[in-house]
Amino acid sequence: MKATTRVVTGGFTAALLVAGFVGVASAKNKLTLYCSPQIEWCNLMVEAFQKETGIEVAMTRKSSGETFAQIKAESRNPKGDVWWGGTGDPHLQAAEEGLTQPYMTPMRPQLHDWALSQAKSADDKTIGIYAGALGFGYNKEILEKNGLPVPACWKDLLKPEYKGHVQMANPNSSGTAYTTLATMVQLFGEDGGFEYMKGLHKNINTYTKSGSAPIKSAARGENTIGIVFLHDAVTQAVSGFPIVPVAPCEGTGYEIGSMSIIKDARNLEEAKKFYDFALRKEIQERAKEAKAYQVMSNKSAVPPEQAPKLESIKLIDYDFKKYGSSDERRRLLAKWDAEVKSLPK
Ligand code: S7P
Repeated sequence: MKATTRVVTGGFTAALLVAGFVGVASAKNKLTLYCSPQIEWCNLMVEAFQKETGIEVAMTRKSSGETFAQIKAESRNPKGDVWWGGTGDPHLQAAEEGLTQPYMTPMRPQLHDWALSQAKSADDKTIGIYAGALGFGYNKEILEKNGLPVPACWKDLLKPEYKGHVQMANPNSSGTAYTTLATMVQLFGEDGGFEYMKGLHKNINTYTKSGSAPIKSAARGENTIGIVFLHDAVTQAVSGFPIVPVAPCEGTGYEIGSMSIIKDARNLEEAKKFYDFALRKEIQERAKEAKAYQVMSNKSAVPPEQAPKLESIKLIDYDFKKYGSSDERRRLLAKWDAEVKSLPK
């Protein structure tokens, strides 16, 4: 009996030791990353971080609105550590709803003011990692084949001859499409913005889940005009497709792509390491290897020559605080569902 007890106790202790060891090992070497930019860039970041730190990264790529919904659904039992990239509005909403946590990175002095102002709006629960202007792109071969005029302005996209030729994402799942909706409301006023979205609806062939999908399908010849961030149109043009990016004549909105640490992250130290890593000049400069042409938030990061020049684009004074607030984002999305998406074409 005594011997048995000793064996059992010894086994239990050993089991505890093993469990403890495994626990420590996993706490030190793992990171769960939710990634919202293009998959090629997500993969590059994962590989670079793993190589430098030895920390094993489990990454999932989802659109911005979808990632926000996932973090919210998991909030009682968070599974993710860092949400990297995606439009800033849902990051601000996550901060307001207490789904993410503050972190004062030592990288702050190296960042542009716009990246820090994003942090300030969220009590340091998020930070800007890149910026990019909204616009559209068209496939010039399909446009010519169909004898369509060259679009230069947002209002051009309402012309009846473009019926079935325009694609954008659903603003519920896509940060790009929510930026489009919020941009129209800011450019044309709430009534004018919704009138615009209703007019556009008549010409839309499909609302995709992902924000960059409309320009990828235009590149493949399955669509003519895609409403996307200009850098996503540039990616297709640089890849050799007949895509022309357009900065609309009326002016346009833009994104501050952001990064946040999820509240109660299981791997907090690793999350902070990734956060600091992602803000470094030489890491941000590697984006171009994945054909990602956003403007980076580290002041010393040299932009690739193909990146759209934000200073040459007529940008609106996008109200990130308002359009990233929980009430406003929820209200606009519900209104779009009720008044636009439900309309017959
Ligand atoms: O492709 C890069 C990019 O446009 O994707 C992000 C975007 O939010 C993810 O796509 P969704 O529109 O589907 O959410 C942008 O932040 C980024 O610039």
